[in-house]
Amino acid sequence: DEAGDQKEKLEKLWKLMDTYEPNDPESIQKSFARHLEYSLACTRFNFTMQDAYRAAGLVLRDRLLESLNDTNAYYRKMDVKRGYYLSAEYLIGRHMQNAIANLDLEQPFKEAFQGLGMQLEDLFHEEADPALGNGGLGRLAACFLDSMATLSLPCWGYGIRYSYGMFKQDIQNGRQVEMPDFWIGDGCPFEIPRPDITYPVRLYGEVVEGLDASGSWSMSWVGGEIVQAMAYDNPIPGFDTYNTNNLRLWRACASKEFDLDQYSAANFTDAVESRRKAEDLSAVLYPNDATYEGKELRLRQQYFFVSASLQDLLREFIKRPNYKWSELPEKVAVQMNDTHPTIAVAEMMRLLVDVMRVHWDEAWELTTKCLNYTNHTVMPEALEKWPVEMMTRMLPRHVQIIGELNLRWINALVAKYGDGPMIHALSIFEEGDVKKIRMGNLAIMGANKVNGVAAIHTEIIKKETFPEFYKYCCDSGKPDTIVNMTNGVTPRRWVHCANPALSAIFTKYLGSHEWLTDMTKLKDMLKFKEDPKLHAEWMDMKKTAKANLAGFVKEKLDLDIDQDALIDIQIKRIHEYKRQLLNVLYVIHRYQELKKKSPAEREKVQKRVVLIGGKAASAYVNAKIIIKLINNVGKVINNDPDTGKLLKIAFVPNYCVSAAQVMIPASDISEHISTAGTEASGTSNMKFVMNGGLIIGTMDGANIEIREECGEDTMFIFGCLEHEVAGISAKAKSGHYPIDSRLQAVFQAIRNGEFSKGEPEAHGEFCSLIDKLCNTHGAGTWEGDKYLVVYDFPSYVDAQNKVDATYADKSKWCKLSIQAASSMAKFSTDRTIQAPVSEFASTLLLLWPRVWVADAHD
Ligand code: T68
Repeated sequence: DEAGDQKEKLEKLWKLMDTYEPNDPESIQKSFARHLEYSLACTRFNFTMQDAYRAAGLVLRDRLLESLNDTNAYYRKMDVKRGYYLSAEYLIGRHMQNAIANLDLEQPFKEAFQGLGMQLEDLFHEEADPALGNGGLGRLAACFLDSMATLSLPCWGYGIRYSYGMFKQDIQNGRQVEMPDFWIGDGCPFEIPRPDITYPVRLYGEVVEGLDASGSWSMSWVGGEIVQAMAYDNPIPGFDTYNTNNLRLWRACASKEFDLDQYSAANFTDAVESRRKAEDLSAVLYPNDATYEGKELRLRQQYFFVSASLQDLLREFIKRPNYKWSELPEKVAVQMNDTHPTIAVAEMMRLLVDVMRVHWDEAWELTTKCLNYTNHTVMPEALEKWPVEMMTRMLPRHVQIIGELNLRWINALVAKYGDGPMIHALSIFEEGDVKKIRMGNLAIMGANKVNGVAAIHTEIIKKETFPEFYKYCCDSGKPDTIVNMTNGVTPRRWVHCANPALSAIFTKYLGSHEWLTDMTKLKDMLKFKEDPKLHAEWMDMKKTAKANLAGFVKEKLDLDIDQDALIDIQIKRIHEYKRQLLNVLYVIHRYQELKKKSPAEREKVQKRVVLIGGKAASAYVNAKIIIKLINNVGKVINNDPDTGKLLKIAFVPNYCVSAAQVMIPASDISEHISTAGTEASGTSNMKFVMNGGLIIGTMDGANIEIREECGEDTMFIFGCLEHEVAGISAKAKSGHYPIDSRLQAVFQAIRNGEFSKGEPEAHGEFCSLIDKLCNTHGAGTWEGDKYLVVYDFPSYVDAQNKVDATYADKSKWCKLSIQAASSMAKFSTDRTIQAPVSEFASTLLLLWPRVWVADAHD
């Protein structure tokens, strides 16, 4: 019979699949040659390094597919609870090196390519750096993916496959110029396009009420336009486990069901044009990292990926035999990364109520049990608010749903608190000339848990960002609705891949690489922190990293850096609150001090190289002026024969994940100097310390917790504290605090045009920056020293002096470096991810061996 016949054929296939791709060097070489010829249509005798990279990528992809498919089959078979991370951004960085490490193929790959006369590192450099994110928020999402796979947790990421990622930053005449990043270029060998996995996403149109086919009253959203979301899968291998998870990114495609009427001869080109426009939806990542522009396309992007993702995960849920809606919270947990995906609250309701026909009350219970929300910023301007008018046009059904949810929410609040400030603060709708929907409020109302990203930040959320919500939670006996989940980073990418020499030291001294999945093991390094043998190896490791950095800086900037100098790095988005300006003002001060000294005295000063890198949002005027200032200061200082050898400052263009992997290991000191209470967490601070760098920083974000873990002596702390900021600002408004005389000298040099010779425009810009700091920016527009650059300057200078003094004692510095790096267990994303995993515990998958494919797939 037919079924029996089919089974027999399948079994035959299964038997064929029984052989996994072998991983010895020779088999890798064979796969490589095959892909060169049969996948890329090159010949084995004529190919470029780019071809070689792509073929090697395909060799890896084969292996990733095996474990991805087996893992999926296994998850299905075990009927596990699944986690879904919804994020508009994933700053994944290059795949190849990380995939090789996580699949435990470093040795055979190295041998295979050496045998063919190639260095693996050269192949790594051929890979475009996928930059589908702005900064910390997107990179955190990527680190979480690595940890979820490594912990063998059944968790997927969902996002957008932007054709253009974060812009490439070019520096021309000292200024940032943005260039499009068409990273997808000739295609990414690691991704798997899935034309068979598409979902329709409707936009615009209208809602009609009436009886449905089954005779019940219902709302249907009709008309408008339909965009198809097509899946692109990116396998995410775990380290030391066979599990491979998936990052599913959606690309917008024109709908397949085209309107035949529109395709009449007269409209043909218009119709094609409108299809092309649909594809624009996933074209480009918005490059703002702290504010949002109220752009309609941005909201379309958000809804597009949220709708496709929820449709996809619900489809997976209802595939289960005899599914019951009441089981949804036992099988599904969704994490909303910031407010960007929070339309999910309304979309989940729409899918459950309108499409799946779940009763409203049950749908709301399920929604609020499944969804969770992470806040990443203390700045109110980052909490998105969309004009009601815009959203009503684009998502008419969602505005109805939000209206209904808000009504119930407000009724409950009025019953508790009466009509008053609580209601105004907590309503989803913001009144005003332009009525708006507050996505932050929608998120907290719809979420099971709300979390901040560092201890201080979570307290700020309770006190300042959502105080009324916190009061409501406390009054309802659920204060733990708002929880802290301190950020982390993955040690696989940020230590093992970025700094192989350090990874080797840890593995050698600890006797195994277990520390890579259990960073608490690093504590055992502490007993060697005075060991001269380790000191020698540790300093060698830094030397290697500095040599790499020097090569990188030479290539990018044609600048020679002295590898004996103290390397001082600040890399992050350029932002007034992050205070790159404070850094450069200090460098000018240091320069002035050097100039005052006699040549003999100068020789005694610690040599320093200050590197600053980061992108400015394209419309952020002050951030762009700061970049120009850094470059101009560099031009003067680096070329001054009196000081050039002793102090250098350079702006490193196009900071990105791959640049970070070169820069971070080389740093002696890194700058995390935001005004207290402004940086939610920071994550590069963690990467630097894991690599044996020390921090100069403020009591802000995760700095506080890093200091707690590593010891006060490992961190150079300065600046006012978060609880002091309001008082200081108030004082500044009525008369300002005195400006330190050293800083006045710096201002004077800037005003004298020392850093803007022959550049009147730049001169005006620099003066306007510092005028603002001195609160002379024009009456009535007080912004003044909003980020307390002037206020914190003296203590910053003190801290910098302490850095020099400490660095003078090489063995003390080395000891502190070892001590700090060995105390960073808390800042592995494995810990962040594991913290809430008790909820997953019943379904947590432990290491499982490779099995015959049919076992996983039955
Ligand atoms: C960062 N936020 C925080 N936002 O600034 C940082 N925002 O302190 C924290 O460590 C990190 O998140 C991880 O929690 C961002 O990176 C954005 O990139 C962003 C993007 C679009 C809109 C708003």
